[in-house]
Amino acid sequence: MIRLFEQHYVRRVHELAGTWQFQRENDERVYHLAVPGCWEQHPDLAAYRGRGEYQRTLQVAQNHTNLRLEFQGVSHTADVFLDGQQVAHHYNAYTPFAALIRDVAAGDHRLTVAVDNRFGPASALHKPNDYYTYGGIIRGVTAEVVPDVFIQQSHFTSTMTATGWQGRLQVTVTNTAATAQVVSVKARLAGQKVQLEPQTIAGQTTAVFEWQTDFDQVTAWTPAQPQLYLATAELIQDGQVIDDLVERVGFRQVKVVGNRIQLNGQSVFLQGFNRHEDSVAYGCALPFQQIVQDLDLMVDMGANAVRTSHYPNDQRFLDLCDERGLLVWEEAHARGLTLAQMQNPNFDQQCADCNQEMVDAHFNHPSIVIWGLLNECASDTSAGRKKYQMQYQQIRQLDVTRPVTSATCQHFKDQCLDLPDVVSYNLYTGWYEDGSVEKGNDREIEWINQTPGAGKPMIVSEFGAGAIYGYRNRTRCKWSEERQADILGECLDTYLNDPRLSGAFIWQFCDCRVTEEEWFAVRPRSYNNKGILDEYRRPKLAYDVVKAKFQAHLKQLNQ
Ligand code: ADA
Repeated sequence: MIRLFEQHYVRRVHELAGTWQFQRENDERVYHLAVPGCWEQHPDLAAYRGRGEYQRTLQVAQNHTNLRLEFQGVSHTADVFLDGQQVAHHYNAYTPFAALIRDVAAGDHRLTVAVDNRFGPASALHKPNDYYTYGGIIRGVTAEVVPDVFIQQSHFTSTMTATGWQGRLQVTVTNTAATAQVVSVKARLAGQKVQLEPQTIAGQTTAVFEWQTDFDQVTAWTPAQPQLYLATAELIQDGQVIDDLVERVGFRQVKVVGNRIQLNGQSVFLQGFNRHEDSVAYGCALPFQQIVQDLDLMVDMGANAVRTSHYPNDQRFLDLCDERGLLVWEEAHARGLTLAQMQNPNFDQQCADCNQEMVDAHFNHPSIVIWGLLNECASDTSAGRKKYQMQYQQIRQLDVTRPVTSATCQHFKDQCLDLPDVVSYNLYTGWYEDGSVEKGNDREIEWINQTPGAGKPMIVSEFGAGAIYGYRNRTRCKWSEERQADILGECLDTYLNDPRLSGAFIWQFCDCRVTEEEWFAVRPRSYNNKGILDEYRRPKLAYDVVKAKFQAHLKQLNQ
């Protein structure tokens, strides 16, 4: 299952889930691995970092088929071949990509995906880190049959008006043929429909069809009532519907007004978790049941928001957030890069690709209310600042409707606080640094108020403490569940009651595996143990503390 709703009724889509053959480099043995899945699930490959080839047969029913293969996520570098011919290359585990192969003959074809999860200079974003870069085809794969001209994407935006809402649908159509094609688009949304003027699209170019109109009878999307609508686009050629794309959207508007974040004109406070896609059984390739359970657990604890630290998430998770009304800070992929790492010659392009693919693929999720960039990178240097500037500019060109932020740890020396719409800081008082949480927070805010970040909404984007599941100690020493619960309690009492703040995100939802390189000495078990649950989703003592405080605050917010 790729999405939680049907995206096509006309286009034929076939999900390539199941077991694929797998061989690691320089090894004769053939494995049968789950797709989607991580190769670490196989006992021989539990710590394999390297290259390997996935293979399967693909049946094509008719001659002259245009095949579109879409990969939701391959970790971390993919080279895709059909019958030995390369059809795609992609870097980054967490964003989707597609290969288009025209004029494929009927019959059986060999689909090969060479996957590499090694670290090295070619990879600027995946490196040994405080989370694990797994290997494999980690998210769903589909084979689609498309006509010469097909719908590439459809983006929806909504704006509040005096009488209701204005909606705008932008449908991008690609002509893959050599010759010009005349097509039009029919669109339907919330009881209204339109047929847009035909356009002549030159060979191998794209065109955008735009529909903008008032929707006065619709119900807004809110966390309390997350009303969703289907936006259907159909492509018409010679009177026939030749292709379609359905997106699921909500009418809602996010704005920064002074030092507040507003949703549909009302201030919101974001309280929730940083969450890695990680589980002991499945690695980062979480099955749907696990995704649903994670969401249920967060909601049970009283969260109204989640931060997808530190990369774009699985569409099914975002679909669920749309359905449940959870507010999402979706983050591009980059965590804790030094200036030298940001100066990797591949860094700018790999970030630009990730930003573009994230915004393109996730644009329509009403639950996403903030884009995040460059968590804890070198924002304390002028060379680093140029990179932040470039990425802020890029993301704002891609989407003017959402605020943008970066979580900083460059306390008292950040040079970039003029750039974001929302100032976000990670603060681990009580864990890495002893002392009063309240005083630590006051110091931070006093400093921010003397920078160009003054007057913007502020979020404590990370706070937390480590605890090893099951380790109880009445001395309340570090790593005990008691100590974690104490620290979380003090943090929540401070941040939830500070009227200067617009949000607080706990680090982190559940324990996650980390790479042994660099991290073993500060990460017992090679896990980041700051989860409120462990990697099996077993709650630690802090669970009930968080639940009591988040729920009480949520009640207050909803009054
Ligand atoms: C950071 C970082 C997280 C995690 C956390 C920690 O600030 O953004 O990815 O590493 O600290 O546990 O120390």
